[in-house]
Amino acid sequence: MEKIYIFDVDGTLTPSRRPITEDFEAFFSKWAKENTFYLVSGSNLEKIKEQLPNYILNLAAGVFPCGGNQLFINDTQKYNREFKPPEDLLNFLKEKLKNTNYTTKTGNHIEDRGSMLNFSIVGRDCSLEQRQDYFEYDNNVGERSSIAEEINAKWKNIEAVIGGQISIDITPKGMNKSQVLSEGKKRFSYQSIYFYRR
Ligand code: M1P
Repeated sequence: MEKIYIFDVDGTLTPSRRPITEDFEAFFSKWAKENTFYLVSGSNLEKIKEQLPNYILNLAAGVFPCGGNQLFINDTQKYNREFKPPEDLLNFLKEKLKNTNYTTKTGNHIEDRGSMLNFSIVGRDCSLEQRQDYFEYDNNVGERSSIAEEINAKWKNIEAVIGGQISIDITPKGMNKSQVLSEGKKRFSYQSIYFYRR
């Protein structure tokens, strides 16, 4: 095997948290039949399935949900790395939620995905309009980057990164999407690996 490709989902193969577009699906489904590729997302497998049709997932050589903290090959889970968030981190996030100047709160603000946390001030239950509104607010005030910086400074063994439009992905240090490259080196044979993410 010569080349393998790894694609992020949100913002790369699909718009953020939305299904793949018809045009791109037409192009990608043809390409996918002729190439070896893997998928990675901060989302869990259930959410990835809302964005990409099953036949595309079945064409993938493997799927890495939760920032690469899980791997599925042919729908069989190969590993799952658990993360139990410390209580003081959860309290810190609750405080941020209480003290933000952003007033719309839609629910599902601290999503425990088992191997990572996803934190969102507007909440993962937001509509597309609310998502866009928070995205613009955050672009202006830099709320997510300042929260992520604080987390990274306070918890040396934990890493917070801005993944998509409205949230922060929190994992044990190093257990982010970049780990799919080291997993790839261990598990797959190839000469070149190409990783596409936004
Ligand atoms: O895959 C990119 C990101 O997509 C979502 O981010 P947001 O909802 O902020 O746009 C989340 O699933 C996030 O975990 C993920 O990193």
